[in-house]
Amino acid sequence: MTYRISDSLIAEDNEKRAPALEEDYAALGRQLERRGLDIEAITQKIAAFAVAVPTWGVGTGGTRFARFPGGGEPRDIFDKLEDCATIHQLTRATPTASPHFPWDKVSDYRVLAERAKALGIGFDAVNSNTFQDQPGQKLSYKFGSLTHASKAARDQAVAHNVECIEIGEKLGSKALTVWIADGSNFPGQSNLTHVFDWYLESLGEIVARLPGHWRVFLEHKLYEPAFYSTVIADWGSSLIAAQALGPQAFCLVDLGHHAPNVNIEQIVSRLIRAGKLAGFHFNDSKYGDDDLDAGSIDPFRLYRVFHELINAAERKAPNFDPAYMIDQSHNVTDPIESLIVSAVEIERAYAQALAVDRAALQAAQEESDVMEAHRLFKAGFLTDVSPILAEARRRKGGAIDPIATYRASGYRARKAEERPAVAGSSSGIV
Ligand code: RM4
Ligand code: RM4
Ligand code: MN
Ligand code: MN
Repeated sequence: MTYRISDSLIAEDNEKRAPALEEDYAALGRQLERRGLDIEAITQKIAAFAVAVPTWGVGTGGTRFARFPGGGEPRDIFDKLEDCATIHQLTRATPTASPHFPWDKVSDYRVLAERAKALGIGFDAVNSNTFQDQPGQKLSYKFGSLTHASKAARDQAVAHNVECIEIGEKLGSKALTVWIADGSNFPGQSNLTHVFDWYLESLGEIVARLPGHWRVFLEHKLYEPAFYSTVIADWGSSLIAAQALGPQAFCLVDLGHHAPNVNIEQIVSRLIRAGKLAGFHFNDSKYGDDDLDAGSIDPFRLYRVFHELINAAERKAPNFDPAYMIDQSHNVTDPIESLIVSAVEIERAYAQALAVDRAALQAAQEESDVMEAHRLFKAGFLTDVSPILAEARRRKGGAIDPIATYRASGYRARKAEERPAVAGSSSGIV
């Protein structure tokens, strides 16, 4: 048996923190009541919220220069799931993991599904990987995958995506996320029209193999690793593709995949309007696809995104069923701590956005009362909703202060003993 944090440790830690939480929760409840808001309704929504953890996120990430792994790193998908389960145990917000293939390949998926079930973890969208060559792979992806000029390379990339769907079916997934690194570094390197046509052709073959209840999430990214053009560079290309590919295709928004200063919440609103929002890869960024922890740089942006999501939920927008996933690379922190904090920060943005008097906001908008509308909009962001988040966790058996409890458990040190480092582990991204 490997080490797991005991529920009694969480209960003991919570007991110490409960009196202060009760005081803060009651005070916040009165504050919200003065704004015509019911704290209990918000707490229930937070308690029902869930975000998937990326299996690649529990390993230490790297930059294009180096990777500095910490002790007790997960060595394979089984270790990764154990870490995912620990994050969920403390936060009660991350009941699923989003696997990446071939990084998470195993010989018997029944064993993997059983292990996940025993840990209380389900599987979210499966991610394909045609941005790297794998040992023994016949054709290289150096010049592209699903949009390679060679039909044989495209076929190989399609076959890999089909294999991911087959694995996902065994794991109980219901979606495939496709992000390709395809693009060009030099003007003239590729024909901008042909590559998009090939994308549609390849994705069409993948969609044809999707089970009826599955969705495919098309992930756009502005640049990197291609620096002149990326085949699916933006939400426009993604939406054209999703519309051409039919009702099972949707557009995934990774918060780090846009030009600086782009109004992401407006993109979200447009994709919802088109009935094509797949969901999110949450992370934060300062310059590009930085994969920093959600809410660490621009929590107000995250808040603005959630404002649009609540608007859509309230008006019951058709086809609105976003998948929430984290996509981060933890280079200098303990990945478990980063994922705990990120899950909490995502919930925070949601709770803050719920703490807006929407009827008053709508009235101010209708009156064109700009400053009043802005003040009402921002009131939620300015509210410290921490007691709501802690209370939601406590009610579900999670930790009032998940980082403190995690540190007190000594989990990482125990894993360092149990998991001797292995060369070439699939943890993290370099
Ligand atoms: C850095 C910087 C340094 C170079 C390394 C490899 O970005 O430009 O000068 O030595 O890359
Ligand atoms: C990409 C993209 C994908 C992720 C890879 C590892 O930039 O965000 O979603 O799977 O990184
Ligand atoms: Mn992503
Ligand atoms: Mn990315």
